[in-house]
Amino acid sequence: MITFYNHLHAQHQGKVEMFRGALVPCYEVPARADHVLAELQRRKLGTVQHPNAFDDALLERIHSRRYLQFLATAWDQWVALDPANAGTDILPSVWPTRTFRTDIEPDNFSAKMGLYSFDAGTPFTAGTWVAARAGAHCALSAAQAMLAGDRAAFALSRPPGHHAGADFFGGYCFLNNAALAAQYLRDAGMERVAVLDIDYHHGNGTQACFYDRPDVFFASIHGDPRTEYPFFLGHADETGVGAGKGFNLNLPLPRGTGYPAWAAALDTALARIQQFGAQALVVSMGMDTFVGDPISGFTLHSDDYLRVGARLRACGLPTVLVFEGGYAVQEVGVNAVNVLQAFADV
Ligand code: Q9C
Ligand code: ZN
Repeated sequence: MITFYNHLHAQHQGKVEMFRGALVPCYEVPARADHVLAELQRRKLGTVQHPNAFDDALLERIHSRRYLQFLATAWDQWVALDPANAGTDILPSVWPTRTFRTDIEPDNFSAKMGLYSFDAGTPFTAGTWVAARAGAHCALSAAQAMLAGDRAAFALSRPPGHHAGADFFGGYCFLNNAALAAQYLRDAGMERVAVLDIDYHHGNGTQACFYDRPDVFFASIHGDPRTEYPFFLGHADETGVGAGKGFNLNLPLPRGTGYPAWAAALDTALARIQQFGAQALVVSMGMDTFVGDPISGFTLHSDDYLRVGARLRACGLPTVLVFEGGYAVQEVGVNAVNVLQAFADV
């Protein structure tokens, strides 16, 4: 299986995130991707390439222009406020909630940060835009390889993407890599594309991107949003709207769920994807369902990921796999590559 590796990922290196009133060290660290790369190379699982180049206009297929312009200039705006800011990551602290307007972009920098985000856990750093953009290119490159005939391709990118919407970041995500890949496949002429999100957290950004559309089916298996991040989306009664009604499937599971119940949900999701008549599959491959994950609550074990990879392969679709979460840094390489190896082997 070919891997497109974001060689610029370490330029996004947040220091701290807000958690229970304190700034704590970031969970989403460069070592995560380093461990996956090292394990891929150790098992000699296909070639590893840098991403291809793409026109920035492709990002506008999913994201709004004003959001992209903000991301591209945010760091410079921050340092222009005070040169001393260059040593500090940016975190938002004020947001437009119900009854506020979001159509006018404020001039104030903190207000802009709030307009374009939904949590204080996602630091924006000097290299965030460069890294996120190259990560999106990895997902687009993987889609391209799949279109060229590869059965599967892997985007090994960070920062992750599935919490990012058309015009907001959060949950460690800035550009929605999986959504960009799915849209790329649609634009290349595939009529029905499915996105399957197996990250522990609901893929609120991806769901929002396609919620009113019948051409991209979204299925997500995740911790119940009543207790788990991102809290405000991901319930089972969210089935799509308008022309998109019936093309969104959420399978929330309680904290503590283990492989048997999780795999039953996976079978449900894959059956619906087959029923939909998907011509290609994009997998938001979060590895934070692992029992040892420090911020999540499912109990999958390393061997289970071999079974996950085999099940994904068995549905027979050309597949783009996109790396998302997974914060048990020492184990994330073995777990991710178990999925990929089983997909490649069976
Ligand atoms: N102290 C992804 O897995 N914060 N994002 C949780 C931890 C948000 C996870 C609080 C978790 C976001 C891509
Ligand atoms: Zn996650």
